[in-house]
Amino acid sequence: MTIIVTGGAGFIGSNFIFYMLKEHPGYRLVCLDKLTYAGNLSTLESVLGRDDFRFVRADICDREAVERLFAEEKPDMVVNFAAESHVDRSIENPGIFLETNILGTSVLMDACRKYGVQRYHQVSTDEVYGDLPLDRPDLFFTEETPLHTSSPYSSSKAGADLLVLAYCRTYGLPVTISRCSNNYGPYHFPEKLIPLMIANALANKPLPVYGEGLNVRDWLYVEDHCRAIDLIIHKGRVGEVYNVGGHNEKQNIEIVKIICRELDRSEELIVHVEDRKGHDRRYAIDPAKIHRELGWLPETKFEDGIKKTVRWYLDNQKWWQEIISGEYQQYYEKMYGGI
Ligand code: NAD
Ligand code: TDX
Repeated sequence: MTIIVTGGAGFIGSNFIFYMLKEHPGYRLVCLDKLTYAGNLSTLESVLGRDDFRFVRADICDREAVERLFAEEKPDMVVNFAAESHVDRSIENPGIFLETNILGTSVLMDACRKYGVQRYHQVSTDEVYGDLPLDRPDLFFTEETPLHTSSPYSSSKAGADLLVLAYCRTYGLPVTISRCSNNYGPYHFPEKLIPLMIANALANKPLPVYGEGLNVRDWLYVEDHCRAIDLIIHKGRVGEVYNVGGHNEKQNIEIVKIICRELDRSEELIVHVEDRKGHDRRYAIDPAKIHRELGWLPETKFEDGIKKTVRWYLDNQKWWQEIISGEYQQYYEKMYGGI
């Protein structure tokens, strides 16, 4: 079994590669990644020399490079993690989100059609459903919830999802889609809420909470997401969408306070800054379908997962210190320069 994993030098893709190499001895994993600011080859250091792993630097929008790789590897499956993934960056500069997230997806699926695969899996997000009101805790996103996006990022992901389902119906491409809630864990890029707060708290820098911090996200430990995708690509029904989430809703301000407690830092570091434009209020996944059909349930409780994550950032300072120098520094100044 050969699987091309796109975006495997990023947060979830790298965790997926580690998970699959551990769980499926004998499988060959081929990582195709452009190494944008969010992709780090150092993340994959521990597997780079293995016979059952190959890294190829390429853009999923580059048709020639993608076809060359398919011709060489003849993959049985493709799992597409490659994306521009940060909502704030999409508000600043939407164009690249449309290119990678929509056009890149079509290039990959064209190659799948040409060379033939058992499965094309699209890693999507709960953000395609838009948001839920804060005063209706009884409401959840199901796979039938209409797509109703808020940001250029989520719109590009929804556009890709529609294209994936269209390739299934029009060309018979054997596709599946997973829509997961917010992930956290090792190798999370420190522009996202949890790793940014850990890095700032360790440096005794202000902790920038957008608005009142009352927006709610539904957090899932990254390995639970990887296990869900493993189940879907092997046992999921072709043409189906599976929501992935563990009923673990928290206000942003609660998350930041938990991190302060874990790192023994004062909550006085918290600073309320200007709200995100179009800020989604609440995400909450109903995971009943993946539980019913594939038996998936999350294994890591938030209380344990956040401790493991904080520990990982303490033990791997070199990894993220290198990342937050360089180009990221300019982004940080632009976003948070005033505080
Ligand atoms: P990430 O930003 O950490 O990693 C993205 C990776 O894709 C990087 O390695 C980057 O170099 C690569 N990439 C970007 N553009 C590329 C291109 N044109 N060609 C090839 N490679 C390219 O993202 P992540 O958080 O790991 O998210 C992975 C996927 O999961 C995304 O599709 C995202 O929409 C989805 N998702 C993320 C979350 C989350 O909480 N992070 C939740 C649900 C779904
Ligand atoms: O400095 C910050 N302060 C703050 O209050 C940052 C970076 C974020 N926030 C808030 C905004 C959100 O309400 O925290 C919440 C989480 O923000 P992000 O980490 O940027 O994640 P989110 O916008 O929820 O999107 C994430 O989950 C869904 C991923 O980045 C997406 O790729 C995924 O699809």
